[in-house]
Amino acid sequence: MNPTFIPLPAYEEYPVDDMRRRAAWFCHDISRRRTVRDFSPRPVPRDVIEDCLRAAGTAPSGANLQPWHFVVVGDPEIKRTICLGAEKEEYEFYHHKAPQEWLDALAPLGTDEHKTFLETAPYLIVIFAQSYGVLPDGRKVKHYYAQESVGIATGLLITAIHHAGLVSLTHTPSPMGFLNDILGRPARERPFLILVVGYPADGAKVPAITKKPLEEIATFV
Ligand code: IYR
Repeated sequence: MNPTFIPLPAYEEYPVDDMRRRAAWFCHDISRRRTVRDFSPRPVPRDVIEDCLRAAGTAPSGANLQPWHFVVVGDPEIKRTICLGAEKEEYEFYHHKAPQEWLDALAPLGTDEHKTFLETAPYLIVIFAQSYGVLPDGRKVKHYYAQESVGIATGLLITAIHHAGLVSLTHTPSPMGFLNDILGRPARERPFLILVVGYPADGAKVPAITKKPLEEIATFV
């Protein structure tokens, strides 16, 4: 198939001063983002979640195959089922499976096997990575870099949710196969993570942790 090219649509170059202001403002704004575990049950407008998902869907992906699927769970019964499934796996993790080194690494976060936020928060977005796609005629299409692509889309989703004034939590019960059963997703889709979304609870607390400074995370050569 011959590629079709169009002029780059909607690109905007900013004068360098504006560019600096925008970069600094965005850095400041995204620095306010915190992973939150205390959620309010306050409902969130569905159309806001839809726009955040549209933003996530703009992510670059291997061969533009967009190997993701987002299941938005607002139904209290399904949230409860997910909560029970996750807490079962997490109990095993915290009490039997996790090596001491891993538990030590998690200690500053104060996490444990109780995951009530999975019931409290108005929305759980369960993100699936598709290892291959299926064409209308049933043929399989291999997806390249599915994990990387879904990771990028998830980053955009987290950013969009923050930008909308909501908070999120990346939750990865392990193993996550129970999510396919609960949500009726095919085996070619692997749960990537659960993004818990909502408003923070009144008086929500977060761990006193910090991010590495630029000098530690980047090198210019
Ligand atoms: N999935 C567990 C454990 C956990 C693991 C990591 I790495 C974290 O950054 C946080 C938690 C849980 O959700 O509690």
